[in-house]
Amino acid sequence: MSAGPVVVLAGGVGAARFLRGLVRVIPREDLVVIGNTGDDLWWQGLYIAPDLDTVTYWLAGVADESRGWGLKGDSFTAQNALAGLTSAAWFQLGDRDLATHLYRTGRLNAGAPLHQVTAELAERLGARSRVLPMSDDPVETRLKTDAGDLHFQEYFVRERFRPSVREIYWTGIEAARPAPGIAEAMSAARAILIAPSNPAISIGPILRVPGMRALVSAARARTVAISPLIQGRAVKGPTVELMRAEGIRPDALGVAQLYREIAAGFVLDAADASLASAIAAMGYRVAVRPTLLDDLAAAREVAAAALDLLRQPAAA
Ligand code: FO1
Repeated sequence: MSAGPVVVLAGGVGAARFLRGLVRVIPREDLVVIGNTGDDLWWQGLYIAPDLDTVTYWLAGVADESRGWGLKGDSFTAQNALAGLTSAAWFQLGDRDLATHLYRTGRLNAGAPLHQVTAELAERLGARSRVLPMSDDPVETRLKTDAGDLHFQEYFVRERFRPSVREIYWTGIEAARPAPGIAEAMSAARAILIAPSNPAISIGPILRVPGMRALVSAARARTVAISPLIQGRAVKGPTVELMRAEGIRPDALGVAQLYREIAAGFVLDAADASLASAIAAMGYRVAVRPTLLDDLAAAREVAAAALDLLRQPAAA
């Protein structure tokens, strides 16, 4: 396989679990992660970037891997003190996690662009791979629900994704542009992988950044998607409900249909092997593997299977 980076379109925890396996099959210096920023929020005056932080923390080996987000062994002294001052303390920040948000907010207020601050954090925390935001421009994932018009974190954390979702939309998306470095990484990439993240709420925003879909589809022959669903169910979270809200069939076939113009490979969970021929008929090369990424070996196996699909001779 030629030189050039392996680029991964990534959301949060599901993508991070996958990346932990990927960096066991490629040199971590070859990895460029393009992270979703639709989940980002200003919280008590601090700029939080959950998906960028989750990916960075997992790659750096400092993530709380049981909870999924935040830092291993973190304390919540400041959080508990805040909860004593206001009932609007539903988004929990650990004390060491707080340093990340203080650093990023200070740098943004000093005029540094988000991609620059994200690179500084990845470097200082020891991720040893590049982490890029999908855009430096502000984009917010919002949901029209029966509990009102909510920011994604209000829906996901405060309301615990209980409200039924009528529509998902993004503010700022039309004016957004891919962050500097993304176009170069995509055209030089030896492989582009779509991580097993929520196609509606995590991969969707990345592909909605004007110009991004064109960049990925130009590299379609080198792009492989990993199914985030197993027998129509997400490992956890509101993935199915959110896919329905976006009119996407909530199973691996629906995901394959969504990505068919931009990916040539698809890694399908063994439980969905019966869908393999229908997905191959869409023009994909298909690998069937257990995709539950609860351990490192499984994540490594899925990553290897995705890259192997690109080594196969072009499908007849
Ligand atoms: N998720 C929760 O369910 N509750 C929280 O209090 C919470 C805080 C939090 C702080 C920093 C961070 O980076 C992530 C955090 N998350 C929390 C997870 C976050 O809502 C999700 O990881 C993503 O936004 C969805 O991928």
